[in-house]
Amino acid sequence: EGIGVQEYTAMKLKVLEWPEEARKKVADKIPEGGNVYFVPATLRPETMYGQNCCFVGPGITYGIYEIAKGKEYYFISDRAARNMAFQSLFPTWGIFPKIAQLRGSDVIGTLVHAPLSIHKDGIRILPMESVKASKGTGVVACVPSDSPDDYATVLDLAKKADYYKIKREWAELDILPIIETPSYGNLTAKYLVESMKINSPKDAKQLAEAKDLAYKEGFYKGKMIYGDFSGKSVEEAKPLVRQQLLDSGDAFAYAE
Ligand code: A2H
Repeated sequence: EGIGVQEYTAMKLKVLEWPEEARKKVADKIPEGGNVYFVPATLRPETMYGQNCCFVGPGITYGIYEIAKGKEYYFISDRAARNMAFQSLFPTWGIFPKIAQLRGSDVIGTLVHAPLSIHKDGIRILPMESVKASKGTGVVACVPSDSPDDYATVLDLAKKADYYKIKREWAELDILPIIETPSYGNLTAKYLVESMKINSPKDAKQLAEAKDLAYKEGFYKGKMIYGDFSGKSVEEAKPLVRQQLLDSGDAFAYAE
C-alpha cells in the first residue's frame, strides 16, 4: 500500500433475490420497497462491463447500513461504514446506522443487478478467500477478463462448486473482452494466469506479479474494445466511465 489517498469507485449492485438464510436475517429489517445494494470498491471502473460475479470474504463480518430511511441500504464491511460516515456519505455525519449483521458466508448465492455488466439478468455473490476486511468495502467486483485474482478465483469456484456449495454455472458466465493490449491480447488475466502457470487463487506471490503486469499493460497500453468509449485508450476512458457511473447514480466516490 502506497502513501496518499486511494480514490475508489463504489458501485451499487442492487439485490434482486436473497438466498433463504440471508432472507430470514434481513426480512423483518428492510421495509417493503427498500433496496439493498452490495457495494464493491474498484480502481478499474472502465472494466465494469465485464462483471460476472461479485465477491465477499466468507469469514468476514458485514453490516447492512441505512443510507436513506426505508429506501436505500448498503451491504459493506463495518470498517467501510465507519469511513463513509466521516465522508458524509450517510444522512448524519459521523453516524452509521447498522440495521443487520451478516457474515459473507450467509450471502453466497445472492442475485444482484450490476450496473454496466453485460449479464443483464444479474450476477451472483460468491466467496473469495483473499478478500481483505481491511481494504475498500470488503466487497469486490469480479472481472475475470482483466484481473488475474478474479480469473483464478472463478476457475477454482467452478472446479470445486460442490465444496463451495454454489452452482457451477454461477462461476461460469461468459468472460467479456473489454480491453485490447499489445502483449496479452484481449483477455489479459487469462493470458497471464495461463502463461505464468498459476493453478490456484492461493498462488499469492505469482498472482501479485500478474496483477502488477496486468495493471501496467492495461493502463498504459490498453485500448477499449467495448462500451461507449470503445476505441479510446484506457487512460482516457477510465475517468469517462467513472463520471458516467457517478452521473447515473450507479456509483459514488469513496476514498481511503
Ligand atoms: B479491482 P488496492 Cl479488472 N480485498 O477492481 C481484496 N481486493 C480488493 C478489496 C479487498 N477488500 N477491495 C478491492 N479489491 C480489489 C477490478 C480490477 C481491480 C481489475 C483489475 C485489477 C484490480 C475488478 N476486480 O485491482 O490494493 C479491487 O479489484 C488491482 C489493483 O486498493 C480493486 O480494483 O490498490 C483493487 O483490489 C484495489 O486494490
